[in-house]
Amino acid sequence: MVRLPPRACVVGLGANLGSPVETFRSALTALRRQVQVVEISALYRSAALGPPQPDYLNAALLLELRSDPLELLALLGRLEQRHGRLRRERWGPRTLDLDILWIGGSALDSPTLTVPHPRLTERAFALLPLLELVPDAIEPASGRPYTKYLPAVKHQEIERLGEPWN
Ligand code: A4P
Ligand code: MG
Repeated sequence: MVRLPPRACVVGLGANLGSPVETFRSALTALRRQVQVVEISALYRSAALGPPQPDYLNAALLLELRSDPLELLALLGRLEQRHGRLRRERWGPRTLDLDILWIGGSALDSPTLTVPHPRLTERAFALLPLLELVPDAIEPASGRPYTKYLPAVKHQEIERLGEPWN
């Protein structure tokens, strides 16, 4: 199990257009110039939630947060743009989605940022990579371990891919 950095933060990656693995590698390289990336999850292939669209690749990164979370959100937004992200329909297909999933024991709610991610507990493609990096992660508001939410997402189609990607 990974030792958690002082301000542990988990960022989720998702993509289902273009070349997701190459996009993830490129975003990771760019991110490493700005933040301390401590650990990287495996890749997961998952059926899309939302309108009909291709399967997604998902993964997560464990970071040491050294800035304001809003600065990290802005950085993630710039990386999405740089990797060809267009915003058309909600939950529609995308070249790169970078979401802040969880920040240690913190709960934040601002007009542009909600942490933990509001839909984290409903989604196997976010929950499984998070728990791979931080198996004992706790939901700050309730004190509930995230593992308790696994049975509710058990029916969602998701496959952990074995091969290394970075
Ligand atoms: N925002 C608020 N909180 C956060 C946070 N914790 N992290 C705001 C990131 N952003 C946060 O997001 C809209 C706004 O949310 C941002 O500008 C930010 O200020 P967006 O990325 O522009 O729009 P979106 O991603 O289309 O909307 P949303 O609701 O964030 O989508 P989701 O919930 O991320 O869902 N199926 C599979 N299998 N795998 C996927 O990865 N992803 C989605 C997108 C749908 N279906 C999927 C997947
Ligand atoms: Mg998003």
